[in-house]
Amino acid sequence: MGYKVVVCGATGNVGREMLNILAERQFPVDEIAALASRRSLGTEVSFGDKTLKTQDLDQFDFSGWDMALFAIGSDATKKYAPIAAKAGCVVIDNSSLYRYDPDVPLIVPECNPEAVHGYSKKNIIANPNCSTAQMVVALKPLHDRAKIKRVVVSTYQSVSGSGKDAMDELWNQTKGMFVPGQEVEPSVYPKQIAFNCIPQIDVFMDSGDTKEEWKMVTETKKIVDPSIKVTATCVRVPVFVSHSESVNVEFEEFLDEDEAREILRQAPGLLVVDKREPGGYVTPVEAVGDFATFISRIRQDVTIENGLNFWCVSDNLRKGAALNAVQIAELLGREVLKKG
Ligand code: 11C
Repeated sequence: MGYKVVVCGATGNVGREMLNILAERQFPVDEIAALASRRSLGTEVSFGDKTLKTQDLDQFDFSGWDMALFAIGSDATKKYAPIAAKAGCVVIDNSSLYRYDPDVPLIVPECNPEAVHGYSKKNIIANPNCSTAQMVVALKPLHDRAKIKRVVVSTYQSVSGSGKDAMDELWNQTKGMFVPGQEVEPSVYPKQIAFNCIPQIDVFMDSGDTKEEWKMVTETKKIVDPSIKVTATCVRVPVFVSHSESVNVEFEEFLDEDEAREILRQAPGLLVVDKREPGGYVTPVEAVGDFATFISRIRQDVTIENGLNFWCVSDNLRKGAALNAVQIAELLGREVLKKG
């Protein structure tokens, strides 16, 4: 016996990946519904070797469905998540709406699986921001060994994090650079993204940080440990899929780079590729379509007493969104609903 599963936002980048990953991981599905807004109604989406016709989210009755994976943005989530949750369907939400709510667990299954039991306060579980998810998978096993004091992270984030229109903007702007008269002005982004990088992701906050940077700080504390200090600089780069991060960690105790490499090799969800030679590291294009978060360039930071540097790359639509949501669904099934 399996689960009755709903995917809301099934025609978007993340919704399509949710369907792909549910099928790839052979999630025990008895029945599946792909929901979309009225504007995308009737669009067909793939689920393994099946084709599903999208149904109207606005008209859908969530009663009798076990779980709903939401990938529809905060405004629509605000309207539909409480309806699904009230009908008894557990919502696994990819938007930022509930992440900071103390009554909603924010889960990366490799880091804080025990938090799943807190789902019942609102019948909602939150999925973290993509740049946080890949970083905490690496931080958690290191923190367990040597206690992290502070993290300094700089991100190199792909345009798929901003959705399909942003991917089109990068593609068309890049082509337009070579064809006189077909130049494409910035529209999704405040400046040109082709052959450029933009040190702003999401809106500015009063502190001068952007919201993306604030999310990395706040979510790392909620998932791993509130005592960890994090400072982030988030940058959009002309890459279609996969986010990269340069991570500098300061520990309370000394952690040798070889031991750190071994810890990361053994940790769930990670794949270490770390040869000190040209090409002996992972780049964003190589991480596309993979489940793993890749760790490279592990080395001591000798400018502080207990410092370590590493490079972290992951498919932002997978570990950063759809894969983590499906892993939460697996965890919920295994630990709570116990049907599969
Ligand atoms: C980006 N990280 O790359 C964002 C996308 O809070 O889930 C995901 C935003 C979020 O633009």
